[in-house]
Amino acid sequence: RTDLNTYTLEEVGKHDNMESHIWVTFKEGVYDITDFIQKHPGGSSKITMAAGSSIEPFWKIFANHNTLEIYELLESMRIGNISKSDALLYKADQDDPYAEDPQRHKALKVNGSKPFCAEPSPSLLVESFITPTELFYVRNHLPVPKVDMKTYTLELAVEETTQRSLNFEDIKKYPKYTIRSAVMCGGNRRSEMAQEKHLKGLSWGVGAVGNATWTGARLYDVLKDLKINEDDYNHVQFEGYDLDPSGTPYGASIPISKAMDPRADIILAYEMNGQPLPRDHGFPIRVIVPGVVGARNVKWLGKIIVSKEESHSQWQQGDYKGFSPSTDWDNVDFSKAPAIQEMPVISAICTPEPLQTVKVNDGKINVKGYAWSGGGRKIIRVDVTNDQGKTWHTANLYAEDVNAKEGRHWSWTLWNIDLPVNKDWKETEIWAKAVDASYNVQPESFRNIWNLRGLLCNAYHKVKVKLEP
Ligand code: MTE
Ligand code: MO
Repeated sequence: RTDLNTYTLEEVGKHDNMESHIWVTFKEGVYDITDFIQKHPGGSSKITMAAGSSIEPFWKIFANHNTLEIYELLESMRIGNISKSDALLYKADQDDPYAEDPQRHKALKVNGSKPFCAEPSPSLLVESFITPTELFYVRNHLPVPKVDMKTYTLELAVEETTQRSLNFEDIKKYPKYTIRSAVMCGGNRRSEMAQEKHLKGLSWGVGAVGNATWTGARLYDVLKDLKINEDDYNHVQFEGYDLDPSGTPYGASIPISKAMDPRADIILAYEMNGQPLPRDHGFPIRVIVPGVVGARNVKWLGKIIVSKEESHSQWQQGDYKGFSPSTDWDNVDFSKAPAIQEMPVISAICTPEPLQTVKVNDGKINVKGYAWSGGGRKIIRVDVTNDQGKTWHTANLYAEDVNAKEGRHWSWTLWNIDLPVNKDWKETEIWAKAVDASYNVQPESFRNIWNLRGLLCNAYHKVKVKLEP
């Protein structure tokens, strides 16, 4: 339809509450759904999660919406189209290095806007085994760089010497692999550790993790072409196109034994969930290092360096390391601790959410969450209790990567359980802990794993909820 108004995404974003009306987008259409909110069969709270943004990621999760009847209903609320030249109409503030950051989905809870850091709500997280791209957490340390696919190059170097320079097409010529892997930030669940004692870091909930499909060339195949002898080097470094004010790129490295292991499934990814990588997640290419802390999964990949040394970047040397609970900012020596690589076993309760009122059904409440371990270690069990561990109930692992080979369980595992509750309880505290294939378990509390940067926050997840008989 051409008789309609045109709106920029920025304008749409302003219509995210009842007073200014609730607008959503679907494909190129803009819809005013204000009057429909109360009539939504799935409840008003679910539909308002899309307010000011696209409804599409929700319809990927709640796929029962993909019917002609619902498309027609939506069409009846159409008020316009998204501006084709949205980017041009958008008034960029010349002084703000973040002015050209992409538009984000409003359902993401923003923990930091510049640089942009945001996560989905816990209950959205466990709605699907594969996290919709728009709802995947974002962790940027710098403004999102503008990379032009036509001029994009990936430099391959051994120490200081550039060996080759690949363009986007060169990378696409390598055999195409698709893997499913979770990516988790080293600071996931930090807000709970911060309750133990003050620490420095963004206040992440349980949502600094997502599970996606990643398609691209294998790092193994690209490195093989350099014909280097693995024994002569120790690390493979990655640099992003995002630069700090001094012109230094974001950087990180992984051990060469990992980088040159074909079974590590490390991908130079140009697709996420079957679509070109979006800008926030590293367009046009990022490295996915399955089972390894998010920080090493360098986005907007510009350079790969085979080296005797680890990356010299701040993020490798002076951050993303663990310390004793007694280490403080006066005595910390970052050079004394190794950089985090493979992550420890972790789990989280996602529904119900903390302090939510839960309906008791047949003496039971339904609890859902995720569990994951680094290094490709499979989740073999999730234990749940609501009597401080007197009775442990084994959760049902309802979604996992059944095709994953031994030691290559990169995806998360989703679990659920109907937990018995006592008739006269008004509230209950649920605890969850996971066990991985090496029988690694989670520590009970944050007390003894607290660290000044708030990393590796994998204590039992404890959630208090109110009960409605
Ligand atoms: N790569 C670059 N170039 N710049 C960054 O700021 N952040 C890292 C990593 N790769 C980062 C980066 C961190 S700390 C995490 S947790 C993941 O990207 C987040 O990936 P996502 O934003 O796609 O979820
Ligand atoms: Mo991170």
